[in-house]
Amino acid sequence: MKIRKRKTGIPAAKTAAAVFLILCLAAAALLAGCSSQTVSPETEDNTDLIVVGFSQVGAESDWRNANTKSMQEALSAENGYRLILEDAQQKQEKQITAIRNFINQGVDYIVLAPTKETGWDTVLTEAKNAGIPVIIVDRMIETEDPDLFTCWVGSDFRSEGDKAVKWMEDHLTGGPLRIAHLQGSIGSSAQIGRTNGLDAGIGAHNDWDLVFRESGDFTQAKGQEMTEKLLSSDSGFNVLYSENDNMTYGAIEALENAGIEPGKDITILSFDASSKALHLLLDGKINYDIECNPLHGPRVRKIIEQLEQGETPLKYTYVEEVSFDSSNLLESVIEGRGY
Ligand code: GYE
Repeated sequence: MKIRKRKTGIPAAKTAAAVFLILCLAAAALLAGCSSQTVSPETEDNTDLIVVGFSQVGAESDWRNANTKSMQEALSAENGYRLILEDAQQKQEKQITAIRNFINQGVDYIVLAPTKETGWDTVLTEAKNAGIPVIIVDRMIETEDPDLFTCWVGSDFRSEGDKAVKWMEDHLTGGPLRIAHLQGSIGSSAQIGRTNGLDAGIGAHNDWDLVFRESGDFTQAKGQEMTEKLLSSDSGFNVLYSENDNMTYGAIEALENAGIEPGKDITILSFDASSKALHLLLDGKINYDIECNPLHGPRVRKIIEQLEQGETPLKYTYVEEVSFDSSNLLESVIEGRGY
């Protein structure tokens, strides 16, 4: 693994201020009849900080906000980092622009939380040619050339979908399932894995039917809008499979507005297990929630530390995750989780 030499570049404004300071001191020294002293601008500047450009998906969910916070805390100035955070508002084009800007700025590392799986080869080739290591977090990318990124850390989304299917097999044994499906952002690994898990389950059971499928883009507003559409479609659904908690919050709102009791009239499965959702589970409004852990900041920091030491981090790290229903969730569990 190639180790980059850290940049000692100083922002233009700071350079101007430092030059001004030097001129003033020189003038003062001359006036005092002494020889001038050299004042290094570097004493003023944190040039030892490791500069990390982080292209974040957006702020679409509680999961995402917890993830951003975790990165900011782990890659703080006190810990020796300067984090440049770019929010892509769920748009891949914005991420590509952000990565090009990071390359132009000569950052030490690029961290990418990709909106979708495909379409990264060109820009990541540019990063590779510039010698900047790229760490992928959360979702995965699809590429022919695994050398385009240094390593990845995130969740096994297919396994999350499989857990949901297993829970339905074990708990919903009393008759045919008419499943309404709210998908996440189409083309993201989180959507693909959770959808593939469900599709495999439906394929394996004659009495499981998919009666509705729309994307709610992982947001509460779209989750509510799509559930309203579902309610007007006369689908006779008895299960809601919602690919993240924020869409579930919107769905619960829509169901309650329609006089339907979430968690009782309709069985609800959700993903992320953020604290608000777990409280809804304790209230009986969500039946099963599969955890997706957003606290990647310390993991990314550890990877960078390894790279700085000249070590080779694992290419792929899957985070261990659990899941909750009324049989294993306690208030005390929620308090200790941090998201
Ligand atoms: O489940 C969802 C977020 O990629 C794991 O993105 C992440 C997903 C998460 O918006 O809430």
